[in-house]
Amino acid sequence: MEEPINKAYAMLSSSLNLPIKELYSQACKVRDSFWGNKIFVYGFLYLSTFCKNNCAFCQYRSGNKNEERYRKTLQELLEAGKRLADDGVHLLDLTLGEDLHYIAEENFFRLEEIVSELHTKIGLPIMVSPGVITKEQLQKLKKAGASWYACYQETHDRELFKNLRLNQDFNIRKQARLNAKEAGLLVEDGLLTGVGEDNDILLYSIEEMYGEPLSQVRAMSYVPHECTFPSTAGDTLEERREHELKAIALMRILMPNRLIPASLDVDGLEGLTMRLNAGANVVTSIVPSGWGFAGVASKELDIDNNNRSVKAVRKKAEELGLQIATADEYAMWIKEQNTL
Ligand code: MD0
Ligand code: SF4
Repeated sequence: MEEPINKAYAMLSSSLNLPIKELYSQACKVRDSFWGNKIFVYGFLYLSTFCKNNCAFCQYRSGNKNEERYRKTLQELLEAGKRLADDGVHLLDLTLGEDLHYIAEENFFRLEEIVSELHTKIGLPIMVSPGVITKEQLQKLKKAGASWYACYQETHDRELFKNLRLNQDFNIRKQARLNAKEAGLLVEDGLLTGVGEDNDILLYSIEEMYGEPLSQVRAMSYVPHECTFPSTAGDTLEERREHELKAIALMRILMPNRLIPASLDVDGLEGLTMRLNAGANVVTSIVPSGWGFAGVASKELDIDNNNRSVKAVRKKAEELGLQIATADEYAMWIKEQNTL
């Protein structure tokens, strides 16, 4: 039985009062006692950068007419996925904007086909991040072989949500994660930090995530672009990073047994150490170089210099005494989740 929510809030606020270094070292202690020195690594395939939504913080929003968009073919995805698998990732994250070419009812078979082809031909667990889709579509993804559904609320504060995910429905987004769980998928939620949230909003969001049936929880800093404009973005780079790292540490302390990513998509390889030192235990956004795949927050950073590779991550992790788990260890963890 998980503890009642108010106890969670008390735990979060007392952790937040710790000197920052102590907060991070406590978080690492908690991680190490649950996970030993093992971390997981996820490959990332951004398969379509078309999107019908207009999120204020995202360069792929529909209002950004200057964006050159792409859709990758099944063949390209298979080849890039194979490369990532050979490189040693534990999972393939298939991400797309809310692109009707894939998620409209009559087109959904395209996404099902991609998932099932990648799953059968490559054999790695698959995460799909397609935005909000229906219950039936979630069931179809599960049937096609997906293990995970990721759908980020960005914030659990309804007012702030309105400024970020313009004209989107807060409840429908939250419900999609619950539907995914019902459909037998593992679920991830994520927060965006540095968009005007204060400590109260941050704690509230983390507490809400604690209350949801999530197996992976994340925080990522907002990365400003010329074409993005969350109306509350006044925070400095340092403040944005600090909020992200605090969120990672607080999530770790409150939710020791859930996976928490350190994304390469915000600061590239350079930013890995500080995120692992805040208690993260998964490295996400490993992207094959030379294939023209984009990141989400940082489109090109570290992609073409091979810095977003398992090899580069392994080296950094080992400097911190951490080791990349085996594929079997990850598969075993997934299996255990499914029997809980
Ligand atoms: C990442 N760019 O891990 C990816 C993305 C979507 N499931 C993940 C936000 O940083
Ligand atoms: Fe589209 Fe996702 Fe970007 Fe929002 S965050 S505009 S849903 S790609």
